[in-house]
Amino acid sequence: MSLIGDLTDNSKPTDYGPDIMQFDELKQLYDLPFFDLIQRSRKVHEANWPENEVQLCTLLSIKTGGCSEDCSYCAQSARYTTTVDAGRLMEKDEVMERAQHALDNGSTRFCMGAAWKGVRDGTKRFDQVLDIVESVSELGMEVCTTLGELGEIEAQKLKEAGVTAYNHNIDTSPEYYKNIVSTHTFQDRLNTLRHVQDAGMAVCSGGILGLGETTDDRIKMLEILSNFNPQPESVPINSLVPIPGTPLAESQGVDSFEVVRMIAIARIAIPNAKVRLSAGRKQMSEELQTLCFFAGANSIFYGDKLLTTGNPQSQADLNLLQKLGLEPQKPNRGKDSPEAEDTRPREPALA
Ligand code: SAM
Ligand code: DTB
Ligand code: SF4
Repeated sequence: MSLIGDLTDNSKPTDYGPDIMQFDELKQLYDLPFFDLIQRSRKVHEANWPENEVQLCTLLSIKTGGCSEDCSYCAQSARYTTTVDAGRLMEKDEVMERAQHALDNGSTRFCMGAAWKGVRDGTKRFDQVLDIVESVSELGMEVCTTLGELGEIEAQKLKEAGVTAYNHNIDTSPEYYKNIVSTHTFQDRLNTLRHVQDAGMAVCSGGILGLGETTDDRIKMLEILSNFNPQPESVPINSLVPIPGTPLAESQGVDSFEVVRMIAIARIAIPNAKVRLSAGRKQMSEELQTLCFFAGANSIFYGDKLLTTGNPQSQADLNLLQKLGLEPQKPNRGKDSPEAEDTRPREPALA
């Protein structure tokens, strides 16, 4: 019997631990009547995350715009004319001020993003980033970075400097990825994630809804994440924020119930992960966000800005959590760096 129970039997699942889910099983779940699906995901959620907590993460763009890559959703690609100009790497003092402010406001995770194809050991900018990371990690928050591609050495150095988690999204299915980006491949993304795990950092990896992909593409993306060994420590689910000037500027928004279904199957497919309701939250009603929390989301970006686009006001988020009786998550729950299982391959198999 599957760990999430017999799909034809709507009564009780038997076990709620990590399960490796394949496409067909995820699709059957996705296609269940809405209430049956969220009932199942809620049970998995309660078994793994009984605390009624939501993790608050603060995001800071430490190097904005001018990116060589052509990700067709991104405001920061130098290939498109958007309102975002290329900036320089932020000075350490300014980053520290922002990190301290995030800590004082109740964030337990600080995520620094840079609009780069990747970083290379021995370069001045990588040394600067390592220096910033060392100082931020002394504040005691979880430290996440998202700097693009990493090799083995770069991953090891970031880990030594104090990075606890590395964000690198697979974004969509392997098949659809090439419609969205041409300057790097899906396999390049997987290679970086392998280096991150080999260096002992937790993987934060998820994707975007609303790129023109099919439901099957979304489910395949989750299948790949579920098959990571170990599974990701956190899974951001972004809804596309259409950026004028990019090829996806005119994309239609994603149906609210499809967002909730994705959150629900992410919770079931990767039960120990923090499922982060990420970009697009500013456009969501409180009621929709609440449904997402019920279905299994337990982390948000907290602060008025994401990287280049807006996010709900911090006070509005705190008010919503209070109305729902949810608490900001305490740091270091001991679930941060899942261990690999020896009995299965380290790499997710690509079809
Ligand atoms: N350059 C690094 C990289 O590509 O991994 C880090 C920054 S990149 C902006 C991080 C993630 O943000 C992307 O993988 C994508 O999932 C998400 N993202 C970027 N632009 C977005 C948009 N307009 N709407 C929703 N999500 C977006
Ligand atoms: C993630 O999955 N979402 C965040 C974080 N990881 C780096 C970024 C969202 C960016 C939204 C568009 C913008 O602000 O430019
Ligand atoms: Fe944007 Fe990252 Fe792609 Fe650069 S690599 S265009 S910053 S998503």
